[in-house]
Amino acid sequence: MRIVAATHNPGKVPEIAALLGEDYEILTAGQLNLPEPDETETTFTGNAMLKARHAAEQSGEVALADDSGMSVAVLDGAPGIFSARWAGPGKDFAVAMKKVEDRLEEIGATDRAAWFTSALAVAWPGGPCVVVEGVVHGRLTFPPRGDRGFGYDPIFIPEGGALTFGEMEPAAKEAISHRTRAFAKLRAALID
Ligand code: ITT
Repeated sequence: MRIVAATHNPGKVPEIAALLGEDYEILTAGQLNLPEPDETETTFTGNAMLKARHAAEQSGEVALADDSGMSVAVLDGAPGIFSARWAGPGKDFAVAMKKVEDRLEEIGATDRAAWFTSALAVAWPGGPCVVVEGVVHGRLTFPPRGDRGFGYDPIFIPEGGALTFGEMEPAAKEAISHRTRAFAKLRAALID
């Protein structure tokens, strides 16, 4: 089956491909030159549906979108849906991770609890849209460690672990990630 991965983030593509498996031919929004829609919604699920519907209408194909981000407990869930925007126009996540560290220092916070959320939406052109959400809890560590993964992975240690997502093998991240948990729910919603 053919599906459009409605993302312009190259970090997400291998993770989405690993979750879908070999039965799917994946076309990315970038390969299809699909315009990137403005993320105008106020929730992960809202933005995931917006991106999936937009890609499905533009391409005429079934589209899968991920809207995700990292939330810090003592920052009232920030950066949350603004996770990509904290990296600025240069999409520099060293800057975004430093911004998180600076905010924690500014308020003198010692609590490092954080979580990742992934909302996955599948949209059919002119048809329905299904959306689900997965979460993984953990804690932050500074300075960043590891050069695997993408985004905020080097500062996030999942619950019960010692390594950051940035230090873990891709398969080890995949075993527990927010994206994997969302995908399991998506499977259940579509197949059960
Ligand atoms: P698309 O909308 O084109 O998919 P994007 O990067 O703008 O790309 P989001 O709006 O969903 O996507 O932003 C999510 C940001 O949250 C992303 O850029 C990462 O910095 C961060 N993020 C999400 N999942 C992550 C993960 O598994 N590991 C590390 N950072 C992650």
